[in-house]
Amino acid sequence: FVWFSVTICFSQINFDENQVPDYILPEILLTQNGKKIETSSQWDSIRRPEILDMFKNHVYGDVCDDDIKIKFETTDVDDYALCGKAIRKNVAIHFINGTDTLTANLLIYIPSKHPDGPAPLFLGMNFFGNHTIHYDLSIPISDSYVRNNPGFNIFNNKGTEESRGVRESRWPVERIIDRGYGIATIYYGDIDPDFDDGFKNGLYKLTANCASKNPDKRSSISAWAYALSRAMDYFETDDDINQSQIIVFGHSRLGKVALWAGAVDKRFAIVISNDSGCGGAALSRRKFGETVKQINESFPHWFCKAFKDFNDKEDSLPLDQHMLIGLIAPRPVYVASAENDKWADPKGEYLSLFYSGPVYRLYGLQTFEQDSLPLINKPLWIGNMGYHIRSGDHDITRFDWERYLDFADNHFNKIK
Ligand code: GTR
Repeated sequence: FVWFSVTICFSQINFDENQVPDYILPEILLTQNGKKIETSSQWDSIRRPEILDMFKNHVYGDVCDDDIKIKFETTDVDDYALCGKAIRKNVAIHFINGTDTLTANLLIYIPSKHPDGPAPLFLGMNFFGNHTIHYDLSIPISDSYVRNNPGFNIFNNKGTEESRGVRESRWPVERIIDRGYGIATIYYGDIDPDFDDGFKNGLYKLTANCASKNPDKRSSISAWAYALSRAMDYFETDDDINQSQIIVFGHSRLGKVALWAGAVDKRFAIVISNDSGCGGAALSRRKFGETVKQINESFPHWFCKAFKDFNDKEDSLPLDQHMLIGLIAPRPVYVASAENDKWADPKGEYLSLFYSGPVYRLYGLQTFEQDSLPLINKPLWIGNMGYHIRSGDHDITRFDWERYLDFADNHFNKIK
């Protein structure tokens, strides 16, 4: 019986390129009134706000933050972290509504020597707690709910000493510092625990009053992205950090979050999506790998309620994910896929970039010319777009990081 139901479930998922249905994407440059956008200023004043609203209304929702006050408290500074390579800071971000408070720790490493002035910095969320990204014993362990992972010594939904550094392969902190970049992270569970709790915990606990006007707008992805923007607010106050060179990045579900944060908040200078898949960089209408229905059923809290209306009805979406990339234009954007990560639909991830081209071209930028995937392990850069499909699995590896560092060097003119 178990075998039977698993078979049924997977038989609904398509991994065959020949079975991708024909689809017509909504016109990225055609306004809701049928006006064709011809200039970058028309894009910025008319179409971009329209598309942003559509994503808020139908996909990612929004955080109603009228009742929230934010306070930053630097709880730790070490000028000799990582054997003197880096300055480590821990900034507690307090989200306050009256007597209710939520605190998330923003962990920051900045190169000790940054001769070109304040350091550019990568910002991304992590899955299992800040202390899992590095063995540095000074990183505080979060009290927030953590998904169990026996392989990482995480039981009873609690972060542990034994899980220190378990995710270091995805966070080559020393290498990033050596390349002249800072790196900062927030544990996403500090903001909203990643399970369907009816938004009773995490950030939404503090927004209950405000959100009661529009409760269906709540989503975990918008809460996580909101926190990345608050980290950006902090960077604007820190003279060690170059606030005009913040790169927001994320892997998988946190890649969806990075894209949404980068779409909403124009202060992010570069946006990087690593294997973000459905609801991230991948086009929904291709229905290849994970589908809208599948993701909404597995993770009902990630997206706003209205996204469920499109389960098995991708063709009636007034948008598709190429328009999410369009919201990032003209800023540099890099999308990466992995060959074995069919679930995330590598080709759909590439095509979102390809079909966002008309927006980048309004700004006089060059865009990808071919609608077929580039070769494996051959990064492609044109204008402000970057893409690669790496061999291997759903992961963020040294190969990915080296490409992101090169891409950032290129855009920040750091190539000497
Ligand atoms: C999967 C989900 C993907 C991706 C991934 C992850 O289970 O279906 O969309 O987000 O989780 O975040 O690791």
